[in-house]
Amino acid sequence: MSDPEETVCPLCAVGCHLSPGQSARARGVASGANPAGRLCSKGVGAFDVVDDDERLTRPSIRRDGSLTPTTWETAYERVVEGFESVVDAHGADSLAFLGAPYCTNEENYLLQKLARLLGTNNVDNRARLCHASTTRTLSERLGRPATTNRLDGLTDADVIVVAGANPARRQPVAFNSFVRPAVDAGATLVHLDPVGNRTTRLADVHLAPRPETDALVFDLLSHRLLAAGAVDRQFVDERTRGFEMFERSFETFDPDAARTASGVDRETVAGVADRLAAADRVAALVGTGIETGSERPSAPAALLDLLLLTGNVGRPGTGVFVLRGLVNEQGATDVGCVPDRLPGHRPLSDADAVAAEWGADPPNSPGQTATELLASFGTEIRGALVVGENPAISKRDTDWVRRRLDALDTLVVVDIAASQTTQHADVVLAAASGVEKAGTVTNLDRRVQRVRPIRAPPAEARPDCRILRDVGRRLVSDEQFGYSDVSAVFDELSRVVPAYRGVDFDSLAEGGQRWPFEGDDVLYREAFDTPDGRAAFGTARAVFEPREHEGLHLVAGGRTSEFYGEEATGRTVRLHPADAAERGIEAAESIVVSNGEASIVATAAPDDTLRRGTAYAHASVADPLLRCGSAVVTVESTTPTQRLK
Ligand SMILES: Nc1nc2c(c(=O)[nH]1)N[C@H]1C(S)=C(S)[C@@H](COP(=O)(O)OP(=O)(O)OC[C@H]3O[C@@H](n4cnc5c(=O)[nH]c(N)nc54)[C@H](O)[C@@H]3O)O[C@H]1N2
Ligand SMILES: Nc1nc2c(c(=O)[nH]1)N[C@H]1C(S)=C(S)[C@@H](COP(=O)(O)OP(=O)(O)OC[C@H]3O[C@@H](n4cnc5c(=O)[nH]c(N)nc54)[C@H](O)[C@@H]3O)O[C@H]1N2
Ligand code: SF4
Ligand SMILES: [Mo]
Repeated sequence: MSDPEETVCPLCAVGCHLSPGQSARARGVASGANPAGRLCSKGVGAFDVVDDDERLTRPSIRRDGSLTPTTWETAYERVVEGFESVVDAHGADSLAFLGAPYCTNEENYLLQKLARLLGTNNVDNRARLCHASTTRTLSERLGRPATTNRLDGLTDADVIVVAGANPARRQPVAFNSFVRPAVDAGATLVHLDPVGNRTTRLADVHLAPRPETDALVFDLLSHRLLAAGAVDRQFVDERTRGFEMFERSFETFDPDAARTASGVDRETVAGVADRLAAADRVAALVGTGIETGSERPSAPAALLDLLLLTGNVGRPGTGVFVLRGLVNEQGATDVGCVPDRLPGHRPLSDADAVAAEWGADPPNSPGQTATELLASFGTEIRGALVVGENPAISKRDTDWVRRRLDALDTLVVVDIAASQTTQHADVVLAAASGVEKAGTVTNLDRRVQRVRPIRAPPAEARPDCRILRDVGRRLVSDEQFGYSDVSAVFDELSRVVPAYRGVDFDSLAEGGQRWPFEGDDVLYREAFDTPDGRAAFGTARAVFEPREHEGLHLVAGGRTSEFYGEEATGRTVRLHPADAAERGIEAAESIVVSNGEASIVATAAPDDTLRRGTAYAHASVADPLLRCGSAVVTVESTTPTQRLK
C-alpha cells in the first residue's frame, strides 16, 4: 500500500483494497485479497454508504428526554458517571460491552480491555453469531475459531464444497478471484443448499437436502466412504484421535432413514462420495445456512468428521473456510471481543500474558453472549456500551429489543450515524468511519491488513480508538490506557495475541500478512493446536426426527446489515413449481404465507432450483414470520375463489 489514498474496503470480510476514483466512487486496487483489483458493486459505493447529512458529527447527551449536542468532555463525564453508578450499585457484571465487527483490531482490543479491567467478561459481538457453531467446532476440535487455509490455495483443490452459503453474491470478489478460477481449472464444485442461488450456477452438483438436515448428508457421505475403505489411514493414525469411536458410531446409523429424513437420493450421494474418494484435496466453504441451533444436529461437526476421515485439513487446497460477513469479524474474535476467551483465543484461565501487560488480572468467570446480554438488559444488565452495532434491529421482535434498551440505566452508543439504537441512548459518541481511521483489520482468510484514513471525519467525530482510549483513561486509569497512537495499541496486542506476534505495524502496510505471522499460514500442517496436537473425531451420529407436516419449510437468506441500506429486490416468495401447482398457485400471483402466528402477503415465484417442500424468501420478507412461531408455513393464493370460477 504505497499510495497514501489506498485503504481496505470497510464493507465486508473479503478485504479488498480501494482508493478514491471518479465522482465519489471507489476504485479497486490489486492486492492479495483482490488480485484482479476489481470491486463488487457494493464496494464501489464504499464512500457513500452513509450520506453526509446522516452522519453524527459531534457527541450528544440526553437532556430532558432528548439528545442534545455537547462537548466531548461533558459526554465523557456522563459516561463515567453512568457506568460508575451502575458498578457501585450492582457490580461490574451488570455492564455489557457490545462491539465491534466494523471496527479495527485495535478498537476491539481496547473495548475488551475496558470491559475486563472494569471487572467483567460481558463483552461480545453479534456478528460472531453468524458462524457461531462452525467456529465453536473448529476451536474445540482443531484449536482456532478461524478459516484453516489460504483462499489462493483453492486452485489446488479437486473438490470444493460450498454449504449453506452464497459467496457468488455475498463475497463476490473472493468467489471470482479464488473459487471460479479453481472450478475453471477443473475442480468439482458441490453446492449444498435446499435452495439454488447464484453460486449454484457454477456448481457441478447441487445437493438440495431438507433444511436443517446437513449433518445427515455429511454422515451419509462419511458412511459411504467408510464402507468403501476410502479412509486416509496415515492421517487418521498420526493426526487424529477418537477414530474407533467414530467408526463405531456408524454401527447404528441407518442410511435409509437418513436419506428419507434429509430427502437426498442415493445416486447423488454416491456420486459425491465417489468424487470425494477420488480427490486428493477437498476444501469446504461454509456460510450461515449450516449454522445449527442447539436443537438440531451439528452440521459443522459432521462436515469436519468427513474432512478428517479423508485427510483434508492442513494441506494447501483443503480445509474449512468460514465465509465471514463483516469486515473485522475475525479480528474482533482474535483480539478477545468474546465472553469466554482472552485475546489470542486464550482460555480465561491462561491470564498471565494479559495480566503482565495490563498490570491487573482479568476476571476469571465467563461473561454472557450478546444474545444473553440483550435479553438481560434492564434486569441483570443495567449499563451498556455499544460500539458499531445496531441491536434495535434484530432477528428478535424489534419492540421487545427497544423495550430492553429503554430499561437500561445507562446506554452509551458509539456510531458513525444515527440509528434505531442511538434513539434510545443516554450518550451518543460520534465516530469516524472505516475510511477515516487508522489501524488493522483481519479478513476471512486471516489476512491482517492496515487501514488508513483517506478522508477526514466530519466536524468533531473521532476514531473509535481514540474514544475508547479516552473513556479508558477516565474509567480505569491513565496508565493502563496511555497509548500515544494506534500503533502503540497494536504493539501491545501483538504481545498478548501470539498469532499477531513477529510483524510490526509499519511492515503490515504493504499487502498485509496472514496470521500466524511467525508460523505457517496453512494452519495445522504439522500439528493441531490442541493439547495432544491431534484433531478429535466426533463420536455421536446425528439423530433427526422428521417433522410431519403438510406445509412448506420457509428458508430465509440474504440477511443484510441495516448499514448497507440494501433492500430485497421484491416481495417474492420462491417455491417449487410442483408445490405451486398443487396449491393452484401461478407465477406472479399474490399469495398469503402464514405460520399460524403471523402472515405475510407476497408474490409467488415458482422456481425449480428449490427442493420440493421448501419456500424461500429474502430475510426482510421472511423475518416477520421467522421472528415468531415456526418455519413451517402454509401458502395459498389471496384470490382462490376468484380463480376457481
Ligand atoms: N432482522 C434482521 N436481523 C439481523 C439481520 C437481518 O438481516 N435482519 N442480519 C444479521 C447479521 S448477518 C448480522 S452480521 C447482524 C449485524 O448486526 P449489527 O452488528 O448490529 O450490524 P448493523 O445493523 O449493520 O449495525 C452496524 C452499526 O455500526 C455502525 N458503524 C459502521 N462503521 C462503524 C465504525 O467504524 N465505527 C462505529 N462506531 N460504528 C460503525 C453503523 O452505522 C451501524 O449503525 O445482524 C443480524 N441480525
Ligand atoms: N451484499 C452483501 N453481502 C454481504 C452482506 C450484506 O449485507 N450485503 N452481509 C454479510 C454478512 S454479515 C454475512 S453473515 C454473510 C452471509 O452470507 P451467506 O451465509 O452466504 O448468506 P445467505 O446469502 O443468506 O446464504 C445462506 C444460504 O443458506 C441457505 N440455507 C438455509 N437453510 C439451510 C440449511 O438448512 N442447509 C443448507 N445447506 N443451506 C441452508 C439459504 O438457502 C441461503 O442460500 O454475507 C455477507 N455479505
Ligand atoms: S467483496 Fe467485500 S471487500 Fe470486496 S469490494 Fe465487495 S464489499 Fe468490499
Ligand atoms: Mo452476518
